[in-house]
Amino acid sequence: KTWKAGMRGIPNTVSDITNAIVYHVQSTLARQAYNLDNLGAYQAVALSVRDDLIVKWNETQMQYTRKQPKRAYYLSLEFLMGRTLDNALLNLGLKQQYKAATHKLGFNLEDLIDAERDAALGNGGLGRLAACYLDSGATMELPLWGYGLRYHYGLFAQHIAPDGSQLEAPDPWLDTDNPWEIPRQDVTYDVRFYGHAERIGNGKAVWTGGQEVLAVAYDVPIPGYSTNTVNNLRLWDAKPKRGFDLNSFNAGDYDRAIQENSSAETLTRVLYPNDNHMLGKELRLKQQAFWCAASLSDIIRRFKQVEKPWSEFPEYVSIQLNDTHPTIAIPELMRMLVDEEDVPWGDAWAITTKTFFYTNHTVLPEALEKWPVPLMEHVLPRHLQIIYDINMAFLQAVERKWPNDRERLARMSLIQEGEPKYVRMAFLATIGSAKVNGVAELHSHLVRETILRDFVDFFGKSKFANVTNGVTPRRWLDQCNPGLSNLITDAIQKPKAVWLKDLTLLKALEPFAEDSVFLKKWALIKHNNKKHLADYIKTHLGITVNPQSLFDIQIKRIHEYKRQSLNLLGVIHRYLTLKAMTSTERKKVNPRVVIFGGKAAPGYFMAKLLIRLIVNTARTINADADMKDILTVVFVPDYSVSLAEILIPASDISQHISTAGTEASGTSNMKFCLNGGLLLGTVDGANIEIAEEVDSNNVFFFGHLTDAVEDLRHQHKYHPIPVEERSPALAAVLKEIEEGRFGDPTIYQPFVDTIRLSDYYLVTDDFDSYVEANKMVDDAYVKDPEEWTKKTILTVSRMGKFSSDRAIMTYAEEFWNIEQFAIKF
Ligand code: 26V
Repeated sequence: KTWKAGMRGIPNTVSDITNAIVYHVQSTLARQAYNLDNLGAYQAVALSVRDDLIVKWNETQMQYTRKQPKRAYYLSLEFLMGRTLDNALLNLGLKQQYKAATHKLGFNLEDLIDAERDAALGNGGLGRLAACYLDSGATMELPLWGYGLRYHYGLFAQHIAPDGSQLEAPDPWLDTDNPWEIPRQDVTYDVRFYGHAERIGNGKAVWTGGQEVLAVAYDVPIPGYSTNTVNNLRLWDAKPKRGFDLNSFNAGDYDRAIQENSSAETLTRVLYPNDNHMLGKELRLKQQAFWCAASLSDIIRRFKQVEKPWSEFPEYVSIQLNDTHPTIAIPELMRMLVDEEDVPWGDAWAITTKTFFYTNHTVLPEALEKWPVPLMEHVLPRHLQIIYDINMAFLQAVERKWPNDRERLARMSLIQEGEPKYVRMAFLATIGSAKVNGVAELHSHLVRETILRDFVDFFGKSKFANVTNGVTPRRWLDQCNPGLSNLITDAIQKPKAVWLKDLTLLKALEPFAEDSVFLKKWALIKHNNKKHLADYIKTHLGITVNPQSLFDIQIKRIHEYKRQSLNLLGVIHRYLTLKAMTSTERKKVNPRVVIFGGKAAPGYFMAKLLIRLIVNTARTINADADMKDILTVVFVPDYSVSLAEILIPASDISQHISTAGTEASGTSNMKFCLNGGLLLGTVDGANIEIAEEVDSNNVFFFGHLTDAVEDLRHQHKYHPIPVEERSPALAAVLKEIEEGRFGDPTIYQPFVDTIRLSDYYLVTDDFDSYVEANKMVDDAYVKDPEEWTKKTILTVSRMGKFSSDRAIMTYAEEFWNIEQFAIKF
């Protein structure tokens, strides 16, 4: 590679890299190389990689500024990045060199990679999807930036108390230096809350008073895989506008003097740990408004550099709203255009509705955002006025289309009537956006048929699309499963830099399903990954698991709709069945290791209770000598991106067993299948499309379909039938819990009661079919191991669709209208 004059070359020889690392040890860290620990060595290595990233980052941003291509911005309150070092090395193509350099310095690169802590700025699927999309955006050479918040505390760490329940601990991830961010003390914006908004005619108003907070930018470089592009994730930190109140300070009132400080800094203190559940907290609304206002100010400042009329704003800018969390950006853009830039209301609305795009990630009613009107009036008085004005014009248009339809107006209003009134954010996002999409075919269909049905009638079908989620094959195959990735490369005779960017090339693996030598190599890699996980479980939990067993994994947020309950009840059923056998019979059974992992929202009683029951059931079963090497149950605490990277490559089967119609997509289902695990699941979310791609022979489906759910719920409510009649097998399981087999039954009674008495998520309806599906899994695994391996090869070879590269290109081409922009050196 030739480098332009004046540009520092990226060190890419082993000796250059060694020098760079030593330089950072001695200079930046001011330490001695001879008594450095792994953490110090990690930091020096990270700083050296950061130098490389910054060179490419600067070049990328300079070329964007010079050529001014249209850009897209991904607004997400969550970016669940995990670790960065390994990913950066692989994307930059420098891993081998760094391995040699660190070895020369007396370190093992993998240990240094393990010294990094996760950036857990997200709850689960939604935040991890945002992280995959940034990776794909940079890899596909798209001018795409992310905007989020720089939480000082990420998602809480999960501990398990002696009684088996979840304990939460803070995650002060920034306490150790973060080499992956670049503070931009010069990129700041003022953001206002509270105060008073006075209308001055023509739809305009003046907003004054209240509290002003400073947003400070921190940039996180996002390297593409095997490209020159390094994009940007800009995270906002909140700072008080004035250091402290000098008057109070001089009057000796120190507490008062720092009050405003701490109030500002609270804003970006912590990520809200709820997933799929809305809580109307003032601080959360302020986080949203703060982040939207700062991001839009930044986007507008950049647009002003091109010196074009406002009407051309949508030709330079597209903004994707990751769920409704950034919806306040819609009235905020209106406010900036109308109040501050003097754009007439109608023109401003035309610009706004061409700029935004909204992705819905859930149809669960309790997760749909709605904010109390009094709260919004208090925190964002001007935005509430604008929302009312948007609503007025919108309802007039509805009235013109369907005159005298009062019910329809009430259904479609941005304001839900009642005491208090609420602002319905999904409706605001829908009418303020050019396109609305769901995240898998079934989910997009449900969005159109249920929550946004009236809006489809009003706007027409073409505004409502589907973009099925995807995952980045760099992190979720090459990085987490190098053995498999290398074997694939050998087999299909394509360089990694080619197939990892066009995952449909995996198709070329299909013929190898008939190659017995290849089958053995493939199976050995899975076995080694299982050994690796077994080691982790032994070291961290002291539990011995046999890698010959079938590894059965369910890892995701703990939620009633995801039905970890069904899995656990199935495990207990298995236990009872095994206990009823003679020891000779038992010896013939295929051994299983059932692994659970996931966090419960701290305020979610039922989810936390279920964790406690899982942990205590595991203790009972694992302590039972009859179960030794036959059934082992493991709850892996503190599930995270980094743990997922160990768990996913080690699965034989993974469970995605939500009540049909409740899981919008799921993305770990894709990761497991991409790593040669098979899927046990319901006909829900992206499971359906996975089955379509890999062939339904290669997945294990069970349970009622979405169509049946409504009727079943109706039956439960109005014609309840006792569990004893509905499923004797399940009744026997519940009885064991109630008799105290897994600890004091009074503790678990609320759980048993929800299953017995309401069962909103239809565990009783799906239980027998679930047990049946598990038998099929056992049979397939034991009776013909070679056939099983074939299935896994065919599955991997057909997973091309689920690359996030495909998803991001769909957004780029069909929504944002942005083009690939190669960075030239
Ligand atoms: C909603 C809320 C409501 C307000 C308080 C905090 C909070 C935090 C997160 C959410 C998002 C809920 C939606 C969500 O996470 N959906 C998941 O999105 C994944 C990516 O599209 C998808 O794979 C999962 O199926 C879906 O549950």
